[in-house]
Amino acid sequence: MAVRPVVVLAGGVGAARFLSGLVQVVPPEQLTVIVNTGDDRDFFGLRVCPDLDIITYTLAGRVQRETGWGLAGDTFHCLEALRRLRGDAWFQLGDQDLATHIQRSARLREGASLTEVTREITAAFGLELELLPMTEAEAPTRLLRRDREPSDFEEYLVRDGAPDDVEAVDLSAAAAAAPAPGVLEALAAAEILLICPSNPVVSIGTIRAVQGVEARLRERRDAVAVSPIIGGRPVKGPADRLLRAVGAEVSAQGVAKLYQPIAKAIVIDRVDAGLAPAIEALGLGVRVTETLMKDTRVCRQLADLTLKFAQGSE
Ligand code: FO1
Repeated sequence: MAVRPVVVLAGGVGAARFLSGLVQVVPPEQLTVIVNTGDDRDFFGLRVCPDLDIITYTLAGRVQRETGWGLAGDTFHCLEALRRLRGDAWFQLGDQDLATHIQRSARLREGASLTEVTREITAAFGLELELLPMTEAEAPTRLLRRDREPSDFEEYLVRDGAPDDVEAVDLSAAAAAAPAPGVLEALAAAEILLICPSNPVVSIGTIRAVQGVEARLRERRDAVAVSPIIGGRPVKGPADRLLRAVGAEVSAQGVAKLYQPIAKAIVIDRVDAGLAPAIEALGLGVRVTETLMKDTRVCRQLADLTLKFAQGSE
């Protein structure tokens, strides 16, 4: 397999937007993206891999822009019919999106690996970059919650609306999982290693938990990360609640502390410029720029600056 010099660790929507900028400045055939699969689970017997699909749909120009997940223009006839049959159809799976999950599940049942199926699906969507699931194993992130049963990530986020009741994040399934073929090799061979503006606890943290990944990242300690926290708040999703649950500060500095063992630098937003000296005191380089990826111009600019920073030319 050809070595791809730029390797990126990624979660869902924030990662997909960042990658949409990165593919404008790096030829996609030079990119490997290692993707969190801790959010994956079965719905109605179908294997759903939200972060892999969010990235695929976004880079194919097919994502539903308002939400950042699902396919643009999709309909929900199947889900409506399912709701008449059962009470647990709380995850919005569109009709065309379901085709992806049906195909993935069928191929897995035929004996294909998740890595192979992902390669087939990304090729069918016309993508040339390599998307690697972090592991072939099922490695669900579990959230331990105050006064209720533990839940998986989608139950917490979508079914329950992400309340502030998480007491601990259980990544033991990822910690017991072997990396997917190509993951450690990509981390060893990368010339440039980037960390997307994804949830540091349940997206990047889950990838780091997979066997051998953290050791490889610590050996290098040269990743350049983009903070998903701007002005003390996540742009999207429950990163604030989950950072608190692991005892981390909800700030770009808190994110920098989590990445200190594996990163040489972090890109933070202009509103957080005042945190730069404290982050530099942790031994990390800092670049300050616009990080709120509100349009394609910002996505490209952010990716370009992060890449140049990692190359040492910025
Ligand atoms: N997020 C929601 O907030 N509500 C949904 O009903 C929902 C459905 C969904 C279906 C397919 C898919 O690939 C993603 C979907 N997401 C939905 C997004 C997902 O819950 C999260 O954003 C990711 O797991 C975090 O990266």
